[in-house]
Amino acid sequence: MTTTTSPLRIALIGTGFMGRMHTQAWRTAPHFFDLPLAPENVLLVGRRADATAEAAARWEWPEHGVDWREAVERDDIDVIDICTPGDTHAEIALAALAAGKHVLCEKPLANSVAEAQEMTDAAAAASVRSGAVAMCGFSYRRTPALALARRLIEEGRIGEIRHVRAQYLQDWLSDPDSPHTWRLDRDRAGSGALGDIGAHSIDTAQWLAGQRIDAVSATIRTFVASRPRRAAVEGLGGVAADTSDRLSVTVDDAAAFTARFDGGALGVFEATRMATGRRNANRIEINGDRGAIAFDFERMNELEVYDAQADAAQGFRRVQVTEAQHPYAGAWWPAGHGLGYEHLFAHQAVDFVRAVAGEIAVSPSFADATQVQRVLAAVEQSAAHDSILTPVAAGT
Ligand code: 4PW
Repeated sequence: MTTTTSPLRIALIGTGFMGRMHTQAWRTAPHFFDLPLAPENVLLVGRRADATAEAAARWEWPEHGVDWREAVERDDIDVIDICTPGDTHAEIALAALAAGKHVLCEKPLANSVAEAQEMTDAAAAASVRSGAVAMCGFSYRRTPALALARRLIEEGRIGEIRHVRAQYLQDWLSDPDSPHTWRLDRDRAGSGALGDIGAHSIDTAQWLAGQRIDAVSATIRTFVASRPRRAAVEGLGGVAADTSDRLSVTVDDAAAFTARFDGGALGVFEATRMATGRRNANRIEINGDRGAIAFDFERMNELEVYDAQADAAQGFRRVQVTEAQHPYAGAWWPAGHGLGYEHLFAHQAVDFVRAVAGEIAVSPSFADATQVQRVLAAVEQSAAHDSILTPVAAGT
């Protein structure tokens, strides 16, 4: 019997790190997962014609262009995949949803709560009008170990949650002469470490705990006020040619906050791109009254699990999340062979396609991502008022 799978035709906007990652994800997903629709990379859109043409050739996109509006207007495009800096998310997503396209939008959803809310309202209206799906790219939800953690928490294995402890630590901005990028420009990125990586922690924490953050107390720092103009892109940062030609940094380098969850949990969060020695330590630990889970993305194939009864004599157990019965893992390699960062994006593509086909709920929805945006705004608001910091009495 021959089965035909309808295509899901993609236009991807953005040719940076995330554009590259999503390109690979759309292509890889159907080779490893049985999907109800067949993603097809049709059109790559970038800002600069030469760089976009080069990327399209290297990544094998059949068509390329420099105007995202053309992508939105085309009848033969089903999905607009937004991989641009935050200042363009709202405009592109609103136009795409108005045109009845499905939308996958990188995180954080927007640069303000107002924009995020408008996107959420537009997504709700488009869903009713045309069945459009709108998802935000909080990709760490697709880490097998974190998906397993959620399963365990949902099954009640760690009991009532008391503590949520999340850190996202990187160090690519530790050197004061590491160059300026759009991620250091408030107008483009919305905020710094807070929105870029702290947003992941907030999303992961709320999703795992099944509780929303409803109050925060925060402090933020910018340690390096200006950075040299970038001469070439390399990794997340880049290379500077002239360190005396400097641009102002208009975002935070680091943020720290305590949080109250509406289900009673107490949260402690830290986000920084200046934690020397920590390349991508996206960590979370959750303690309940019956047990705990702990995770660090630098060991992404492992989950630490503690059952207060069974493990009382030994402490945390290290589970290798590479068995066929673990979330997503069975589609890939034999047990123990491990996955990497790129697999999160393939899993995200899989879940997006399944959501479009109506097989699963959209997660995270624009509404979920707007809740994250509200927390980001509350953190900035709290940090702006030093009154939240109670001075410690001076003493000898
Ligand atoms: O979303 C995050 C980024 O903006 C990522 O997962 C890592 O940190 C890689 O780039 C930044």
